[in-house]
Amino acid sequence: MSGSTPADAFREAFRNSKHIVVIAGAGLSAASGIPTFRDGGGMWRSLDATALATPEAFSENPSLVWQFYHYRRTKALKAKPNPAHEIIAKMSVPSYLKKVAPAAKTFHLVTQNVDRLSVAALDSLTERLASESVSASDGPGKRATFPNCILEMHGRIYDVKCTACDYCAEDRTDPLSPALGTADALFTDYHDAGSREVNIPAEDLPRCPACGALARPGVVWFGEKPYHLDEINSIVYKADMCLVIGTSSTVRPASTYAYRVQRHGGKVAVFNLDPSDKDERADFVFSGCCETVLPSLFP
Ligand code: BJW
Ligand code: ZN
Repeated sequence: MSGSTPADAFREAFRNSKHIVVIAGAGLSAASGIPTFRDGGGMWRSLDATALATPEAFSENPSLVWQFYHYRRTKALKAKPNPAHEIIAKMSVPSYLKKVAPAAKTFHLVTQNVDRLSVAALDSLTERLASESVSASDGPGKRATFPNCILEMHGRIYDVKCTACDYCAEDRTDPLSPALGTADALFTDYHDAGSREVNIPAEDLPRCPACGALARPGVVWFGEKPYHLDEINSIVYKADMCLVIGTSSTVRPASTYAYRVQRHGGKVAVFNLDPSDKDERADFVFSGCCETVLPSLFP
C-alpha cells in the first residue's frame, strides 16, 4: 500500500483479526512504578530479583523472600493503572473492540504480571460504563466485557498461600505481619541498611490462618506450574493476532505463545521499550513506552 506507515499496516491487520490475544509482561506496569525483572529495574537491595523468585530461595531464606515480596506488595498497593492498562481494558469491551477490529470475536489478556493492575483498570472501566449505561439508550448489554478475559498466569501478589494445607486467599493487609513492617522501616530509615540482612524468625512471618503453618506469596516461581495453562493453550491455538507488550520473552511458557500464533498463520506485534533479537521475527515491532505507543495507535 503506497504511503502506508508501519502503524497503518498494523492497524489494518488488527482490523481484520478475529481472535486477539495480548501477552503482557513487567514493562506494561513499569509506568505505574512497578519494577521490572531484567532490565534496570531487576535489582532489589543489590540482589537479583529473579534469584529470589524460586522455591529454593524461599525454603533457604523465607525471611529474605518475604521481605522482597513485602516491598513489591507495597509498590503494587500504591500503584495505579497507566494508559496501556486502560487501552487493553477498553479492548475487553466488545462494543469498543468492534470499532478497531470489526470482525473480532474474542479478546484475551494473558499476563505474567502479578500486580492486579489490569484487573483494576478493567474494574474501573466497567464501573464507569455501568454508570453511563443507566442513562444510555443502548443498555448495559452493549457495554459488557468479554467474559474471563484476563488470565494471570503467574498468580497474584496479594494472595497468601499455605505451605502445608490448601489455604489460599487474597489479603491486602500492609504489612502482612508486624515484623515485615519493622524490617522495612529499617531499610527506609538507614542508608547503610543495604549492607545488613534482617533475619525475621519464621514464627513472625505471615502464617496460614487455617492451620498456622508458614505461608508464602501466591505467585508462580521458577519450576512451578503456571495457572490456566489449558485455557491459555486453547486461546493461543485459535488466535490470529498476538500483541506482545512489555515482556523480555525470556520465560517459558509465555515466551512461546507469540510464535505459536505465527506458526499457524497469525500476526505478531511487539511493543517494547527496547526490543531484543527475539522480537525480530514479529510482523510489527513498535519500539518505545507501551503507555505512549498504544494510545497513539488506538486513540
Ligand atoms: C517496557 C517498558 C515500557 C520496560 N513499555 N516495554 C531451560 C530452558 C528453557 C526453559 C527452562 C529452562 N529451565 C527452566 C525452564 C522453565 C522456566 C524458564 O522459562 N526459565 C528460563 C528463565 C530459562 N519457566 C518456568 O519454570 C515456569 N514454569 C514452567 O515452565 O512450568 C512447566 C510445568 C508445566 C506443568 C507442570 C509443572 C511445570 C514458571 C515461570 C515463573 C516465573 N516467575 C516470575 C516471578 C513471578 C512472581 C513475581 O512477580 O514475583 O515471573 S520470574 C519473572 O519473569 C516474573 C515475570 O512474570 C517473568 C517474565 O518477566 P517479564 O515480564 O518479561 O519482565 P522482564 O523484566 O524480563 O522484561 C520487561 C520488558 O519490558 C523488557 O523487555 C523491557 O525492555 C520492557 N519495558 N519498560 C514497554 N514502559
Ligand atoms: Zn494451612
